[in-house]
Amino acid sequence: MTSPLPQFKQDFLQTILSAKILTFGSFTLKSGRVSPYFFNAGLFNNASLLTSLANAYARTIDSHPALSTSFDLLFGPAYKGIPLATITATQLFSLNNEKYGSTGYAFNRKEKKDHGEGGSIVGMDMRGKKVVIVDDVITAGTAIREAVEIIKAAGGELVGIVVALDRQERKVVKEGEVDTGLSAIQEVKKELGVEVVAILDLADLIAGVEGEEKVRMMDYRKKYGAVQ
Ligand code: OMP
Repeated sequence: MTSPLPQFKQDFLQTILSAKILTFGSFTLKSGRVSPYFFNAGLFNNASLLTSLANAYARTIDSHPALSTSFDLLFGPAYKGIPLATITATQLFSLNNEKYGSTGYAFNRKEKKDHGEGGSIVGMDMRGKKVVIVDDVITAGTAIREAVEIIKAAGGELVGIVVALDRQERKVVKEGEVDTGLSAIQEVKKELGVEVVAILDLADLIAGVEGEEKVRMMDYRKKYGAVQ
């Protein structure tokens, strides 16, 4: 039997349902798959929703001892990751100012600057630091792999990734690749040996909704779900 979701995750699920950040219908994903649900992190667009997102990221990190005790800074990949890492850093401080008082924060620029402070990283110097990426959704893992390279080039050591939603679907297999049945998150975990945690995953969504939407998500999981 699966254990019930912690209260903060239940609250977060209610928020994304009532604000229609999690929506149901027919959505063509970056991968080309047609999904019966979509999580649109761009809709955390007011103070109240941002606070609820910040709280969920911070509590997810803090409730994972292997993650919360092993990092120096949060990295937000441009553009979408920038506010995500920012709100998470401030919320961690609100949660426990002694533990997270010196937690760092950095993001990359998409464009190189040739004046001022220079460089493509803004925020804490990543050299020699243990880094956690904050991002919204990982499906195929394209965006996250780019972020991993940026951190490496800046001298940081990736120790973890925190995302809002793990869609738990098997990676789209390109020609010549072996189908491992794993999701992009599982592959990143295995390949890089880092902690990857999500506020919610597909199983949590399925457990939290009823009716037609639940059935369509279960069908989608049957078709594209990763091996667990
Ligand atoms: P990958 O870079 O392929 O891992 O896909 C992650 C991106 O997919 C996200 O940054 C979004 O642009 C998009 N996405 C969502 O935002 N929500 C979803 O529910 C599904 C996707 C998606 O296209 O897979």
